[in-house]
Amino acid sequence: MSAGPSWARSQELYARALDLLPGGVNSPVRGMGAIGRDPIFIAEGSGAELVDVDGNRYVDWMCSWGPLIAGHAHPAVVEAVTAAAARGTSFGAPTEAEVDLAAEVVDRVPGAEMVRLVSSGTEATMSAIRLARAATGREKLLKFTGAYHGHVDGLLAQAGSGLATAGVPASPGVPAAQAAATILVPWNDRGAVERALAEHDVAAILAEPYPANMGFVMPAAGFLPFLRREADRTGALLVFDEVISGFRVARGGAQEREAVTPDLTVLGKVIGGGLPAAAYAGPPELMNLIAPAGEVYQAGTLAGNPLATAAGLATLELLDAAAYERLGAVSRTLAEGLHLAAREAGAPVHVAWTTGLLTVFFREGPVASYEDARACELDLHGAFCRAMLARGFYLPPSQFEAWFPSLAHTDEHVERTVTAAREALAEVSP
Ligand code: KE4
Repeated sequence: MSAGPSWARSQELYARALDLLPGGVNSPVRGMGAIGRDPIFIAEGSGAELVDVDGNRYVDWMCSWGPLIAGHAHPAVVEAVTAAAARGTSFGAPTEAEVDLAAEVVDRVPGAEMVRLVSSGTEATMSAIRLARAATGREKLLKFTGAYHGHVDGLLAQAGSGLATAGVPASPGVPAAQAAATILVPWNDRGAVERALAEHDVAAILAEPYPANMGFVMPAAGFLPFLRREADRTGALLVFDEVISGFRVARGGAQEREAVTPDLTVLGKVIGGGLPAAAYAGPPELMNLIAPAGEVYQAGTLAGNPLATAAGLATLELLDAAAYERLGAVSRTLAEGLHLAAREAGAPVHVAWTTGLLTVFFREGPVASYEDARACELDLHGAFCRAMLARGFYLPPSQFEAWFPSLAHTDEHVERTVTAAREALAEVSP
């Protein structure tokens, strides 16, 4: 192994950033603390590759945490954004592109009949929850441990000590009362859901239908239809947070693949093609409760921003049937290659994957919940990520995230990644 890359310029920038930005970054996971190293500052991206400020090149499997399903700086996206920018960057007034993007979402997502565009997944989830509370007259929420829906106060809750556990704040600054209104149960645990719903009347059952913030963990067979039935039985709304899975695991997201239609859908990432855009969507009887059609207030200066809607429309236009075939094939080849590499290295690894999502869990499988995922060997995961960075492969710097294959990843990218993984696993495995 050569001396490895130099990260001198990243180090300089990091030292400067630490005086100006909390932790030197604008979102915690980028700080790379979870893999035991300092962050790498990026200069540019092209297709499936990144170049950092020291000139080191990487095959990028993080892809901005999901938005870049077409890869970095896709010509069609760059052209659309450039053309939109030349006409003005923001008007604070309705534009045709917002109507076109809403129509595209409705055409793809089974549960979307009307859409409200916002600027981040957090904002979309926060708004969907407010709508669910207004529609049901209830305040409590049921969510799953390990699922992440953005930094909404009430959702920064962790399991308390109780059985159907009322949440306790997972962060300083979160009001205890808001956390207590969030009931947490383990993913894929039907009994826990039933017990929680017997004890609490909730406004919404909130789930990532394909969780990717505990690492990627598929719903157990029948679990999503079970949540649909439980919502109907108890008068709660079923809210699917498809910020990650939307437009990625299938044209119409997980709800299309699983044929389970939620009452409200939260979308983000791909919908903005790398620019700030997100949305929440549902039937008219719910969405027309939102101001100015209804009384539930929600607003945003840059909602439906012309550059973000241009990037989103250009990205969605690339996502046809052939694209999902390709994405599925790349994901499968990558997963099978990593699984084999781990077996050859004798590494305790479980690879979970589906079209467009993959996680390498550093423990033997199966991994069916966050509680399972927490048993991973985090030091080994960190050492693996550091060894892969040294070889030019940028993996999501946390065990509890997913790899994001894109249409820009070629078979050659996959082959190189698997070869490097075989070496890195051999290097770091005890
Ligand atoms: P944003 O507010 O970050 O746009 O979206 C929040 C959100 C909502 N729902 C799901 C399922 C999400 O995964 C996210 C954000 N995802 C994380 C990574 N898993 C973003 C990366 C970061 O926080 O820097």
